[in-house]
Amino acid sequence: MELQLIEVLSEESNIREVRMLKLYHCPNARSMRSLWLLYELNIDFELVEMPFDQKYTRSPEYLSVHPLGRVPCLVHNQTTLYESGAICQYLCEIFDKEDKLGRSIGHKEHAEWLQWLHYAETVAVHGASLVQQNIIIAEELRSPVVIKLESRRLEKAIEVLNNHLNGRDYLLESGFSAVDTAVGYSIHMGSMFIKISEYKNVVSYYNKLKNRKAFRKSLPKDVNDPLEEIEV
Ligand SMILES: N[C@@H](CCC(=O)N[C@@H](CS)C(=O)NCC(=O)O)C(=O)O
Repeated sequence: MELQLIEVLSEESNIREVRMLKLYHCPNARSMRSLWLLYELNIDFELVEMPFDQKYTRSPEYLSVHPLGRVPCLVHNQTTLYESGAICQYLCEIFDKEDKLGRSIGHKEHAEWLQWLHYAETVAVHGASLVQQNIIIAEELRSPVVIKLESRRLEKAIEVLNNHLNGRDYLLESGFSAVDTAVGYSIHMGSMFIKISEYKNVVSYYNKLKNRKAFRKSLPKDVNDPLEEIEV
């Protein structure tokens, strides 16, 4: 089957060196983190959007870019990255010299920034397992035990966020940063499988994130009222 990728170019900008920047993305997948961050950075890039379907993600064309055929994948000149955490750190290091979204070495929040960047995956792995169990695997092969276990582990990971966010607007004391896009996506994904309304600090945090222009731009175009406020 011939690969048909939808190529969408973002708005023009005056920054010349970012012209070789390309993101491979599937709607609502982990690549939403990278897409959201690119919009927050407001830099020019090329978006290659594929349906979340192995016809595209396992095509020889895409496997020659990402050997596992997953998303995200970022190509910047001669550099290819296919871990959303690495992409986040790299984009901040290269395109955010003033540490508006990153917290580089030497910044007092650097260690905390790294901690939340990687904590995003601690949350997301349970969401990914629940995607497999609830959506991808054939119904007769799904496991109620795995679903219960993964839902509980996801809830515990969200509970840690809920405690941390007590009295805070964002993960870091200094305000919104790139790690909010990493963790924010994990909450976005996790909220499809657990009752997020029980975690009031997480809900008010998520509602704030959902109102960001860059978050809205990174959402799939066909979702049902994704910006509806969650009541606490
Ligand atoms: N740890 C990786 C995980 C990447 C990943 O597994 N992405 C999923 C989408 S959320 C994927 O592409 N799955 C397709 C597949 O496994 O075929 C990251 O954070 O980038």
